Amino acid sequence: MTRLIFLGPPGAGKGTQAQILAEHLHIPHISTGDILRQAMKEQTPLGIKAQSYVDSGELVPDQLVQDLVEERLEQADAKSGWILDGFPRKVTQAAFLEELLQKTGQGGERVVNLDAADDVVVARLLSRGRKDDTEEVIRRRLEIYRSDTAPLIDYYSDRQKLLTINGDQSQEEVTHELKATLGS
Ligand code: B4P
Repeated sequence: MTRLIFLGPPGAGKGTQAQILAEHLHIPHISTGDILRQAMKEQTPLGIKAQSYVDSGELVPDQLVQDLVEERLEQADAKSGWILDGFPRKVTQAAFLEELLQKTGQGGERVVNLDAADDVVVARLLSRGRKDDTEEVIRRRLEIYRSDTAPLIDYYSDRQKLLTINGDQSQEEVTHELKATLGS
């Protein structure tokens, strides 16, 4: 049973690698960013609430993402494993997830820390050109990554769950290193 969490700065390749690995392992790829973007596109109550945060590079309030993750992990396809991409992004979210997984008996998760240098991620995101990929918003997302998300590296390292992969490499090299490290 594979349960993985992908951690890393914006543009490190979390979404890219999580998608490849999820297809390879036949387990769902659960991206909070994708779920929020879909909700914004459909203008659901969640999407309307999340819009201004995502557009400016801020994290959306914990309660919104926690509710959506809890609901998603309850679905039948998540019983055979999952890859969580973009959640948790804060220690408060990690504590919530730990409690949720304990409560639902879904332990044994490992955490992939996809590390990448600032200049590499900025160049990648600028060339992707999503609505929240302007230079100003990318800078804000990197600041938030450092202040709120990077502490999760110690959090999961202390719990002996952390694997670190060099995300500066080409997409194929990252996939290769990832599969070799996970033994999958
Ligand atoms: P996300 O969708 O998670 O966005 P991201 O951090 O930019 O990563 P993404 O997965 O898209 O990029 P990737 O590195 O794969 O979040 C967006 C927003 O949603 C957040 O700012 C926040 O507002 C909100 N949000 C999401 N989760 C939240 C949470 N838990 N709490 C609160 N708010 C939350 O790829 C980037 C680009 O690089 C792509 O174009 C890709 O093709 C390219 N690329 C990838 N790997 C490469 C490689 N090895 N070489 C060259 N290019 C590569």
